[in-house]
This record gives sequence, structure tokens and C-alpha cells, in this order.
Amino acid sequence: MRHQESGAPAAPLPGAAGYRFAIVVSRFNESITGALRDGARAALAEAGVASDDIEELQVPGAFELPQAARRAAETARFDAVICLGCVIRGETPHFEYISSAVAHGIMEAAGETGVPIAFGVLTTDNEGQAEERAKPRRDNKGWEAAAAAIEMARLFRTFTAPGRTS
Ligand code: INI
Repeated sequence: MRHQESGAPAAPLPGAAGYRFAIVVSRFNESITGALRDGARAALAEAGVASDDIEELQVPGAFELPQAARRAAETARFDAVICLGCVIRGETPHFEYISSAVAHGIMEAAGETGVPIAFGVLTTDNEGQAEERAKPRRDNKGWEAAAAAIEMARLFRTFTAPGRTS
């Protein structure tokens, strides 16, 4: 298991009941991204997030993730946004362009909107490697991205100005 180097039981996720999340998921390589989405939903449920507090948005490919994530963040309806995608290396430089555009785009959108945006995008040489990272529950990049989003959402709520409740 990639989360536990020591063999100790995995720490439970911190609670996030009442927090709102957007999951932006790419349809490209859908069998993998669907498994990432399931992993992300499992993590949110484990943290006590109600399904009504999760909005799922679909985009065609990973390249479109930052665009939709930015718009979702700008609505101010979400504590965090979780981006899920899968880019598999082909014979063309497309892989490098898409992977780097997505990573930079997500980072920029998070910085400019002030809303945490988690990077749950697999960039692998082949489908087998992607499947290895999209297993049920914790061996799943979607689960990992959701756990990061929960942690960041909780952290960002602590930045609320004194005397303000939201
Ligand atoms: N999109 C992906 O999410 N994964 C890929 O592996 C991929 N490849 O290999 O091309 C891919 N391409 C589509 C891209 O994300 C855009 O949707 C498309 O270029 C339209 O903007």
C-alpha cells in the first residue's frame, strides 16, 4: 500500500461533515477515471461528507480539467475542488503537453481563486500502471486527491477572519 510505509494501520481521515466539494472528472480513459471518481467519493464518505454536498462535473479530457475547476472554484460554493483524469503516454509528444498543461493549469487556478484544487491526475506509460493506481479504496489516486482536498479545505477554514463565521 503506497500510503503506509511502516505497515501501521492507516490513520482515519479527518471529519469534513458540512464541507462542500466539487469533483471534476475527465471522460478520457473513462474506465480508469470512473475508478478514481469512486475512490474520491469513498474518501469523502469516510470523512462524513454528505452526498448532497458533492457536485460532480464531467469534462471531455484532462486538458479541460483546469478550465472547469477554475469556474467551479470561482462560484465560491465549494471548500475544495478535486480534479480527476488519466493521461497515458502514447507515441506522440501529446502526453508531455497535456500533462504539463494540466498540472500548471490546476496550480494556477488554485492560486488565483484561493480555493484548494487537488490534483488527481494519473500520468502513466501504459494502462496497466494506471490500473495499479485506480484500485478500490486507498490504493487509488482519486482517494488520495480527495484526502488532500479534505485536509486543505479544513486548513483554509482556519484562515477565516476573527469574528467571521464563513
Ligand atoms: N486526454 C486525456 O485525459 N488523457 C489522454 O491520454 C489524452 N490523450 O492521450 O490524448 C487526452 N487527450 C484529450 C485532451 O485532454 C483534450 O480533451 C483534447 O485535446 C481537446 O482539448
